[in-house]
Formats: sequence, C-alpha cells, structure tokens
Amino acid sequence: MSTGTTRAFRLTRWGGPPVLTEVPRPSPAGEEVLIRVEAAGLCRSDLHVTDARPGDLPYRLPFTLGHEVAGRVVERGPLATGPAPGERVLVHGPWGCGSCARCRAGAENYCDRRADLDADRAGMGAGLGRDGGMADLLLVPSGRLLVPVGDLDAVQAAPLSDAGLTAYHAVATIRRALDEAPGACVVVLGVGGLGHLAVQILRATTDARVLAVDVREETLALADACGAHFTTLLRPDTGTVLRDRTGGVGAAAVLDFVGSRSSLEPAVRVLRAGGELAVVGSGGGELTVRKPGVLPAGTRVSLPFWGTLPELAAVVSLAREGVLTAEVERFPLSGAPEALAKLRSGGVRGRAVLVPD
Ligand code: FEH
Ligand code: ZN
Ligand code: ZN
Repeated sequence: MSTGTTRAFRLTRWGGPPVLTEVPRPSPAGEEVLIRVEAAGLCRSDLHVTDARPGDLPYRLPFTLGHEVAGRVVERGPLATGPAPGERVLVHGPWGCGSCARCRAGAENYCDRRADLDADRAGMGAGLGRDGGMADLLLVPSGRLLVPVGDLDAVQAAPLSDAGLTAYHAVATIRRALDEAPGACVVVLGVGGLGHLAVQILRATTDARVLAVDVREETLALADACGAHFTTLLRPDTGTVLRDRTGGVGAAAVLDFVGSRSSLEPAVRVLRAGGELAVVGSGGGELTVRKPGVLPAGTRVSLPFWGTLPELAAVVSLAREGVLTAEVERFPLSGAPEALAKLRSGGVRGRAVLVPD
C-alpha cells in the first residue's frame, strides 16, 4: 500500500512551463508496476510537448514529463508479470494497446490501434500524455514494457530507451541498403543526442563508412570520437562534398536526424540510386516524392519512429558490451527547468539526464 507524496515535473497547462510539484505516491493495481526512477533523459520532443498549443496533441493535462526512463522495480500489482522488485530496468516509452498484432510482436511504437488511443486521448506513453519519469516514481501499465539492464549505470541506460532505441531502429530500417553494398557509405545528418549513438551503432554493427554532418564543430568532434570516418560542417555545398567523399557513386543510405529543409537538401544530393533515406528528425522539412523528381531512381524513403521492445533489448546488450556509450550531461531532478532551458538553447552536448536528488 503506497502512502504520502512524491515529486514530479508536470505540464499543467498548454504552452505553460512545466512545474516541479508534489503528487500523491502512485500505488500499482492489476498488472501495473511501480518504478523508483534512477534517471530520466530529456528529448527535443519534450520541447514540442511543452510548446504545444491547446488541441495540438491528443493528450489530457496534467501529466508528468519524461519518456526516457531508467529505474528500479519497487512494487508490483497483484497481476503484474516481468521484472521483480529490486530489478533495475528501462521503461519502453511507447505504450500501445498491448493486444494488437504489432503490440504482440513488441512493436508498440507502431500499435495498430494508435488512432483509437489518440481519439480517446489516451496518450502516446510515459511523459507523452501519460505520467512519465521526470519524477521520483513512475507507474508503468505492465511489466511487458520493462527491459532489465543489469548493473548498467542508470545515467548511461536512460538515453538508450529513446535516443539509443530510435537510432538503432533507424539503422535497422536502412540495413538492406548497407547489406546490398558492403563497405558502402552512410551519411548521418545531425550528430546530437540521437546521431552520436547512431554513429556508434553503425560502427559496431555494420562495415559502412560513416560520414557525419552537423552545424557545430564541437559536435563533429563528438562524431569523430564515436568513430565517424569523415565529418563536415553543414554548408550549401555539403551534398557535393559528401558525394565526392563517396567516390562519386553516392551514399547507400542517409540517416537524417534533423529532418529540416537544410538537411534534406544534401540528403537528396548525396543519395545513390537505389539507396535509402530515413527521416528521423521532426525538423519540418518537406520532400516531394515524384517520378521523375529530385530523388534518385529506386530511392526508398522511411519515417522510422522510436523502436521495438526486442530492439531495446539489443540496444541494452550493445551498451553492456561496452560498444555504445551515451554522451550525457547530468542535472538534478530539482534542476529540471534549467535542464529544459539548456536543451532549448542548444547548449546540451549529447543527452541531458535528470537524476532524482
Ligand atoms: C515522441 C512522441 C512523438 C514524436 C516523437 C517522439 C520521440 O521523442 C520518441 O523518440
Ligand atoms: Zn524522445
Ligand atoms: Zn496495439
């Protein structure tokens, strides 16, 4: 039986700043599992949610932010399954219906009933219309959404559940283009919280030559440290610079973690015929898919979103093998407003992570 109150960083009105406040301590019922949060990452999506106007998002207010969460199981409902009290876990962020074909396959990021859930304003998941993990405690609907992390450091683990998983799923999405052309080039546009992990995942799981692009020198240094074979600042001629770097044939695949007009332009310019473009970032850029058009013949375009439960387990394995390390900047939970402001200003290198203080 849970009693007392606990802290949570909550969005209480659309467009208003989230506030750190006291909420009743949750008590797990049925299949629910209560997690003591050890770390919660911040994401640019938290800015989109915080800035949303009434009606923009199919979410009900108020709710606690935080969809990138690591913690320890503290209490389970009477019907709960999965990790037992005391186990350290990651929380899979997208919460689907749990019973459709996609959810049964662990692909809750592509739940077949997402439209119905949105119509009911049920929320996307932790911190996205449902109470999330920028808090001391997090109530998770089911143990199916928990992935054990063993002794992995919580501040290292939390970014894996969103940044790491999204990067891993994006690489999996373009894998075919890399398998068709061993040693081919892949371009990573944007080497921030997701891109730097994608560079590591590409180096650890493929033989592709990684060409990284960003607008900040210090981020290109991070890309280099993560194993990129070539780095260059985004400029008007970046598409040509990249294509020259591929020996003129073009890149077998492009991972665009920005998704803006300024990133899609070089993406289209560098793509090889029959290549793959994965647009991961929500930068508002647009691409016309037309034949003939700007995209090379045979281009496959995808819009990968987050990742699946099996993929999250694979990401945790890579991290535990020591081949995937998140660049993180720690903040106390009490400093959540400052962390969000620093993310908004573009001042965070890698991923900002809140730790309950
Ligand atoms: C979450 C909700 C909606 C759009 C994008 C996201 C990502 O931050 C998940 O990785
Ligand atoms: Zn996110
Ligand atoms: Zn579903």
